[in-house]
Amino acid sequence: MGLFEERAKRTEWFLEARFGMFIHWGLYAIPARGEWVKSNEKITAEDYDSYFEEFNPVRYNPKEWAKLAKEAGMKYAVLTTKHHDGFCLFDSAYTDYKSTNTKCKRDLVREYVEAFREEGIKIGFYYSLLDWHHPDYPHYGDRQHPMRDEESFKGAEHNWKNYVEYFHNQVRELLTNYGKIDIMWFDFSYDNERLKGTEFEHMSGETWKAKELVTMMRELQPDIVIDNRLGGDARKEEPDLHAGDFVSPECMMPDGDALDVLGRSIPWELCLTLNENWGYVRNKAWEYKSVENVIHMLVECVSKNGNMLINVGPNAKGEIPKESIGILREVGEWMKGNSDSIYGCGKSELEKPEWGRYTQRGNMLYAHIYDRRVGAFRFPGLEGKVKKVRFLEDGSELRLVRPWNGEDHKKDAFVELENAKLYDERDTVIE
Ligand code: FUL
Repeated sequence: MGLFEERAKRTEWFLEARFGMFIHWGLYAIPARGEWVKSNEKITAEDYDSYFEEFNPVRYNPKEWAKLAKEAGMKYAVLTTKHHDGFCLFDSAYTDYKSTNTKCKRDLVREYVEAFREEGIKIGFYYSLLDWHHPDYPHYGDRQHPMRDEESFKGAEHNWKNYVEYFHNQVRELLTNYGKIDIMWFDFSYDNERLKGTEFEHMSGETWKAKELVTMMRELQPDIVIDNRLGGDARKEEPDLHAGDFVSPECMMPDGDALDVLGRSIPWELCLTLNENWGYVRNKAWEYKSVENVIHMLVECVSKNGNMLINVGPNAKGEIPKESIGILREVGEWMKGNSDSIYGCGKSELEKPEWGRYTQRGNMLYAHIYDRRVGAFRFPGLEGKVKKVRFLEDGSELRLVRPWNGEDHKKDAFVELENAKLYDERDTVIE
């Protein structure tokens, strides 16, 4: 089996799943100004340490998080086991900078894994390649490099080899001590080609020793799905071993299906926030995306063969903000009636309609109607091919008609909505 086929096999469940929960959680929940706060505000190591001393998420109950994810219809989750600040939410043998050494003394990753697994949700680990805490991490690659000015690092020698060994060891721990792990979400690097000759050259896969790392990971967890932020070039005809199983556009909806140089579809996953922030921020209710917007984004991803990973940022006590809970529950209400149009679905052959989106699985076409106009909807080229038309949510029938101008569109099928009770967005299923 070639690398392409192997990847297709590994990612089968991932493409079927379509919808996941991203969780950004760490010490930065205390300042509540986002996970980049240490770097953005040039907080000294000493000052940032006060959050380590203080950290005690007494209301952390991952069973509730897992129930929420399930209720929302999410099939997998990805938790920050270590973000750029270097704080580990797991009991690593290679550092003292970990949750088991804070007041709470808990292995937060272990509890997360157990709770989500119990709900049948696949387990993902986010792991930051950047590390603003490790003495051998030279602080390259921060957006504006502000951490290079950090007092305690001035003039210090950085032994890059040590850092690489450190993080490889931690990845080994994560993939050894917590049972079957389904996704590894590294952050962040760029592909080798794009970095050549730029100031970010040191951040390519070669620097992280990505090949060795991936080889080790596949030995420990042969089926694990890995993102593309470890380096490598996912667009080569036969992608490098370490190029990753899926591409991960961030807060930016791709124009269409992601394709490799041979025009073959490669898995992609849009990650996005609910409130413009990854780590916890005390947002105002109006700063959140609307339920409708979240549903439309999900449908849009699926209509382009993509997944969506939407983020929650729990607070310092360990709670997911109530606004996020509210939105995800409502998304879950919609999923109850309509998830058949999401799971295992992808792009339709039909051109994008003016009034919404199509998703499709085999012969089943799902019409997501955003712009509802009373009358007949036209489905190009489907005349004589449609067996029946139903609302997905309640199974009620819709009739095929030939409207007065049907002669101009002989090859098209028309579906009448006039008599249907349409009071909000619903999906129509066409078999
Ligand atoms: C980025 C990170 O720098 C952000 O903090 C966040 O984790 C996002 C998902 O990826 O590259």
